[in-house]
Amino acid sequence: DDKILAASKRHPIVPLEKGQFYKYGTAGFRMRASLLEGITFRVGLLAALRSRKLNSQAIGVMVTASHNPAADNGVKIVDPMGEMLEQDWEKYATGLVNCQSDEELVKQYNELAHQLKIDLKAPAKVIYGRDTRPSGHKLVSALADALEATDTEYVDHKLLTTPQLHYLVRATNTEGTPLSYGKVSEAGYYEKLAHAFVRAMKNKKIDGTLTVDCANGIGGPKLSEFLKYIPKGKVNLDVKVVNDDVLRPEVLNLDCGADFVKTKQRAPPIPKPQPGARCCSLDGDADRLMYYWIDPERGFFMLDGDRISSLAASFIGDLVESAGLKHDIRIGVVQTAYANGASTNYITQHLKLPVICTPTGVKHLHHVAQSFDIGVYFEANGHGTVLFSPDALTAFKEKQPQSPAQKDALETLAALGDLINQTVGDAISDMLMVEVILAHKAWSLRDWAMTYSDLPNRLVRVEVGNKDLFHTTDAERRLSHPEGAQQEIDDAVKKYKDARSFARASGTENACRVYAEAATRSEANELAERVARIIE
Ligand code: 16G
Ligand code: ZN
Repeated sequence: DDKILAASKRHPIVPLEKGQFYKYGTAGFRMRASLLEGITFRVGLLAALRSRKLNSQAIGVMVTASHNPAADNGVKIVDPMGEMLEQDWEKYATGLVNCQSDEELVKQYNELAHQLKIDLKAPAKVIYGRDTRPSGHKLVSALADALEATDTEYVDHKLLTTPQLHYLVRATNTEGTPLSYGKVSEAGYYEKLAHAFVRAMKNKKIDGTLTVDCANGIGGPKLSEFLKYIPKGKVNLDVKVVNDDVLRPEVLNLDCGADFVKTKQRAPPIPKPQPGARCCSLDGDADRLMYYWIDPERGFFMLDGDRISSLAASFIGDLVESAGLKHDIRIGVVQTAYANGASTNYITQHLKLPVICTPTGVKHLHHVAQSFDIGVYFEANGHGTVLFSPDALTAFKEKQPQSPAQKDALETLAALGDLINQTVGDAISDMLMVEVILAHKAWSLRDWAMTYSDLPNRLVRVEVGNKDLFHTTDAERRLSHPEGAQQEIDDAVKKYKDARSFARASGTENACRVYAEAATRSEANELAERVARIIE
């Protein structure tokens, strides 16, 4: 206790104004980096407890603020199989971080151990990584201090993309078992991806150059490193890495990256967009992906998470059919309320696959995707992945093919199982998946875009007095509070054709968000503004 107390005094919590408190939200704790040192220390205490609770398995801690500006940072916990921290534990994180004094912190830490029947003498292990933000150094040393103070073994994996840390957590905990997820090293991650990519490509040709905007974040150097692992001559992936300056912290996510592209609905101004070029953007920690090109006639066209989701579902659905597994394997797609209505229609009516809608936040989508043999989940913002159940993976490897076509499909499915990150959305892995699918279909981005037309839509951020007054039901598609607000939204929606709108409190900012879609752009804009006025 003395050790924890002394260490805690070196990493004080910055008190908030009366009535305010820190909250472990959809992205863990995320805010101005100057507020995070004490928080990260306390997160370290909780990660150590979690490891001890779960038979000394390794727990991950990632220090990143994703697409936020350079001055922010964040910290979140990764569970043993590479998943997000179990929801029940979020409140313990919130509890520890909001302790008013070091003494209270130690008391609450011990109480938590007692309540959860955790043996504080059991071994514990935590592994961690960080993105390129300069503030990361200080935060991981506070984290290490907490791990020292609690006699926890730890490994500092230094600079990583968020999905690489998730990979490493799972690889660490499955090492040497039949469920082994790959070598426990950054190189192991690249080797696994490169090998699976070559297998999945099956000598198909990739057309032209892919320009990858890395948001001047950690994805830049990591993507460049990955490219060295692709065997020359086996696949012709030609990648041009741009916006990969990680030496000037202030340019991180500045006028570039997946979040910029999605919210501004345009290409990053630098480098100057080349009409016709196939482009994609990663976000600051490389877990989100957006594709786009500048059409010489129609201008900017974006292929977002909904498009990636429907592309993956269509390709994998066809493969499962070709492999003769249609009746054995259940494929499902998971979306949030932000998914464009046209994508939902395309998946249910054209692909004839079930779609389930969940609240925003990867943990919700991931969980539901696990209930299928193959669960495809993407948020419209470009975060997502495809999960394969152990049964599905076994079927790909063990089913005896009845024809060369079946054999081919089974091999491609098995390769996708290795290529696609099974722990969390991974922009580099998702990008390779998209390249594989486009190569197999011999599609340009324009062909991909032609599969359906998005409904015009508009997203607005609304400043409200107290966002906590807004409660939702039906996977965030309806407001249950404040009283009467939903009725007003319904009345507004009725005035437009093919319209839909919802409002929800942001989980990452002190504001509400309103989404609206309708038959025309001007109607979508008008509806969004009406709904914004209702909740203002
Ligand atoms: C977090 C979520 C992201 C979600 C976003 C919504 C994870 C890893 N990240 O960044 O999935 O789309 O929050 O933000 O779950 P909002 O609640 O502010 O709209
Ligand atoms: Zn991110």
